[in-house]
Amino acid sequence: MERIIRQFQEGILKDGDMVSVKGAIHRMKDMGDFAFVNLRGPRRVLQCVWEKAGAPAGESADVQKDFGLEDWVVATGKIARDDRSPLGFELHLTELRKVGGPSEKLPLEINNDRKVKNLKLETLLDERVLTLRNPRVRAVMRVAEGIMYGFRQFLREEGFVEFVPPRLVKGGAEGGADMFMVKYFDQKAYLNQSPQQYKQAMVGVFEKVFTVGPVFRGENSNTPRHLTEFQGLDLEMGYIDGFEDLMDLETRMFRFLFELLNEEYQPELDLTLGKGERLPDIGEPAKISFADAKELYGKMSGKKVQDPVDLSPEEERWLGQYFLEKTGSPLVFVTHYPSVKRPFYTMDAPENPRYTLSYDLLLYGLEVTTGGQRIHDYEAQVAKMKKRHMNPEDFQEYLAMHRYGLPPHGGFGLGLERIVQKLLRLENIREASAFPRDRNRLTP
Ligand code: AMO
Repeated sequence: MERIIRQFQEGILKDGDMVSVKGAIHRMKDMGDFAFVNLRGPRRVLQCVWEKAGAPAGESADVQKDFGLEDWVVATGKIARDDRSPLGFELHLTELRKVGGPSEKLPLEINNDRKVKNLKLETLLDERVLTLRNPRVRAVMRVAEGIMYGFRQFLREEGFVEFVPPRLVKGGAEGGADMFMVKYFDQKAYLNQSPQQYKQAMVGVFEKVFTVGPVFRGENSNTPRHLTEFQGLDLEMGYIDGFEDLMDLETRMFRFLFELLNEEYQPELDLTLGKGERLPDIGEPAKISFADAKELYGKMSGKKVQDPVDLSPEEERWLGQYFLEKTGSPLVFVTHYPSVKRPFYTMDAPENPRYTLSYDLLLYGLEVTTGGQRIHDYEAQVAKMKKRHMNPEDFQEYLAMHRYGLPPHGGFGLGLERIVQKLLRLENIREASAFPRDRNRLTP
């Protein structure tokens, strides 16, 4: 169907041309002399018209008696130009051939956007096989696809090389807590909570690397922004002069992603954000240190600062809104996080080692990225481990890359579903995942 839509828009196909399209029957409506039979292709819904008087010999004039919703058909018909239609044409059918269809009555009206929107989250997710077929719901997944695609495209053009880390590991690099244990023959293994160790090791191979794939976290809490399995977009780059290089790269990356979505994902943005709505200009995102952000929040909101070493969701939201109004940018970099809150591999700020050369990026007031400069020197890494009462002997695997030498480097990791959640203004992160996993959900 997409090829035919494109060929019509490019003028290759014209009014009156006969074509065949494939799709599922998304909606049918009897109009008296004719019926609408709208077909859902992989990206759009095409309006087709079945004229009762013109029904082929041997076929019933009443298309609704012979066909039902979610029947998979091959439709043949004549292109009829119609400037009122969103696609610029409709199809006047001469033949409908069924190639598949449901074996039971559908539990939901998936062609009814309003009803689907009002479904309870549990039902929306329990019936995911069907609800994902709703054009609005599936548009969310296509935006997620666009972000993965854009991430890859942008980084390749920047000279980064994609690699694939293992998911099964013996231990974790983020501190090891919250990992899922799996039985691995006669020993224990874990599902990796971050490709951290592997992306750093790959800096020693390709200098600039990235990876896209599942990351597992034993999040016990049921929040609208946590999954137990999410898609990590991770990169690492060698020869940085400081973590500012990473913030610059990430700003350019978001600009590229927003432009790509605005240019190539218009049908999806129309469906999810509203007709004609586009993603905003990235502008110049604010950069504020963690300490200053805390102080600003305390002073401006009049509220008491709770946790002195971490930002609460409320504080993140407040900062996002404050800087959105001030700079017009949906992005805010919060830099120099307290060392106690950052993993052992994070480089401390030389002028004040209570803070780190790292940052979080907020998108519309939600943390979507953690990044920073890493310790690349072996002695320095061992010293930091000892300061944290970690036994370097237990981390010999991790330290191998430091023993063999690494350039100054840093990187960042993003959560795909959180980006989608914020860009499309979804209340719950689960709506941004095709088949989400959380504390209580392992199906479908
Ligand atoms: P961090 O643990 O902050 O950093 O994770 C990076 C980003 O991943 C997303 N994220 C999540 N998304 C959904 N559900 C979760 N449970 C969840 N946990 C995290 C967030 C977060 O910003 N190794 C570092 C990254 C680095 O420094 O390169 C790391 O994993 O968007």
